[in-house]
Amino acid sequence: MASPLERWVEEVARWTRPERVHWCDGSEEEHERLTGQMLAEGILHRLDPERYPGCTLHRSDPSDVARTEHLTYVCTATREQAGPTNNWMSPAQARTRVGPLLDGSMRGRTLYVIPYILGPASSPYRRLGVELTDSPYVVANMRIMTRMGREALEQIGDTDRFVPGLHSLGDLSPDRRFIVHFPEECRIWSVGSGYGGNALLSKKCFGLRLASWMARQEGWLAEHMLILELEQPSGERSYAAAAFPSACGKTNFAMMVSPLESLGYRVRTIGDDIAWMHVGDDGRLWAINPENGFFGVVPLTSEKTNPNAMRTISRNSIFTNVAMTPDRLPWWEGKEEGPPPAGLMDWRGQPWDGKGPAAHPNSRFTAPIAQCPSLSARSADPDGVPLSALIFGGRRARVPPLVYQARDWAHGVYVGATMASETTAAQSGRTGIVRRDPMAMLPFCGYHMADYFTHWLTMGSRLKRPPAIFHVNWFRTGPDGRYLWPGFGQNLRVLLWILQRAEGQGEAVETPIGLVPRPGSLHLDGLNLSAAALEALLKVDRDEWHREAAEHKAFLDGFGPRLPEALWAQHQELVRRL
Ligand code: OXD
Ligand code: MN
Repeated sequence: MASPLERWVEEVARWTRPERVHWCDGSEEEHERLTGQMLAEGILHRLDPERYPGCTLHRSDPSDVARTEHLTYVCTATREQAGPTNNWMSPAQARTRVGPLLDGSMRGRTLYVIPYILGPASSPYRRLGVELTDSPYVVANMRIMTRMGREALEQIGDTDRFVPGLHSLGDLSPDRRFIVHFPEECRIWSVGSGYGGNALLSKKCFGLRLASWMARQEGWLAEHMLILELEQPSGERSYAAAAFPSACGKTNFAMMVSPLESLGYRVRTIGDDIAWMHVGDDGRLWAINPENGFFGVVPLTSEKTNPNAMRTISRNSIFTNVAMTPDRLPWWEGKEEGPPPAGLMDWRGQPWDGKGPAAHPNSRFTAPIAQCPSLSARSADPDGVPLSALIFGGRRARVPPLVYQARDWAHGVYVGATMASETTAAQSGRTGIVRRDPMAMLPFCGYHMADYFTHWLTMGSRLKRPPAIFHVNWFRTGPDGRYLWPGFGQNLRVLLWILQRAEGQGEAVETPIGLVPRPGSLHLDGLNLSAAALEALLKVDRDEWHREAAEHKAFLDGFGPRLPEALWAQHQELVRRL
């Protein structure tokens, strides 16, 4: 008797018509063989084996370099279930629109069966998935990003306890590109793109969109959050998770090098993109990182911004859409000081003409988590880590102070629900446009976002010792337009205050928006920050906040009557305090 997995693979093979089917075991030999094949076919290019051992470069189709939110759909039975922030098609429509694109789409190609585990292999919170793909590049990435291969296959066995995801490159045409999710069936189809977030179905599709749907039904949270550990001089360790929109420095924050290491303060990394969080028997919120690698933005990664990432990506990593020097070193804007090296090939593989960027602004590294020098010993703890703090943040030149603490859980949910970030030049032509991005989940919440807020509020009522909730903003600027806060490793000083507050210490001043550090309560020794700059960083301007609160209201109005009353109550309280 064929297992549910075997039956599904057969069914897909009859439909997509591959030349052969390969079941991935995740072994070293398989990896070597596939890499050799891709090098021979020009899908991958070898980088300098001395300086970047085991590293390769992939150049994607120039029309296929980023997640395509406008082609991403949540296919619930009714439009209402998907809510106003998702594109929607009915499951029947998806089958008639997207199904034919998969018909015979793997002709002449190999269908790879990728069984994988999200989360530590023995974690009670782990989930199983299988991706079927005709892209060997996807196989190589999934081997880094997930626990892929034999163990996953054994855990699936004869059961149907896995999330099936079907991916085909199709003809890579943006006109025939779709990423569709069927939450009710826990199923994903993706066709027409080979790019990370569209094609590595474990990440945004399963890890966030489907997982957030499952999490609501089962009483947990799947969030777009990094997870980190802070070690105090006493040796005590505490944990925090933080949500920032894409390209706001989550990876840098997760891998931060402490400027106070000589005093015994150390930061260690658990995850940089996704947190799955459960209520523990002790009434605390426990988090695991479902991933096993990093799929990070390359430009601006440097010895200065993120030395731990530089170490992590120096071996066994895949670089996608970076530039290359004549001696086969990967290169990108912001990698090092000084002028770009001569003779660069740009991300398209053409001699660089010096006009646009040499590396694509969304070029990426895929690197194994085990190579991260700052990795926490508990990064693969099956139970996860207990969170003391949750941090929300965005990129805002004005309004939100460097850091503030929400008054309680419900207020924290309001802070997360109304958070926003300014678009950057890398993301769109117009910069400085404020986009609301609740909990940094706008492109990733798999259901109606008002129901998601309700779920967050419900989770709070189940937590006997909820993490304290904070908002940070490293990007506030002074009248000269320059950042007031030095950033990068110095963010540790803010993290220290956060974790002190979470433990009931650290001094704060009440303001209408929440609790702000009392000047003097931030550990600023050795930092050259003027009193005026500190005052500007912590300022809560009532006029600005009145305007901000009005924008909150306009945004929340868009969710209609499903928005929980408790959030409106929080809004009214904010306005009253202002
Ligand atoms: C990512 C993203 O790739 O958020 O993590 O875009
Ligand atoms: Mn992300």
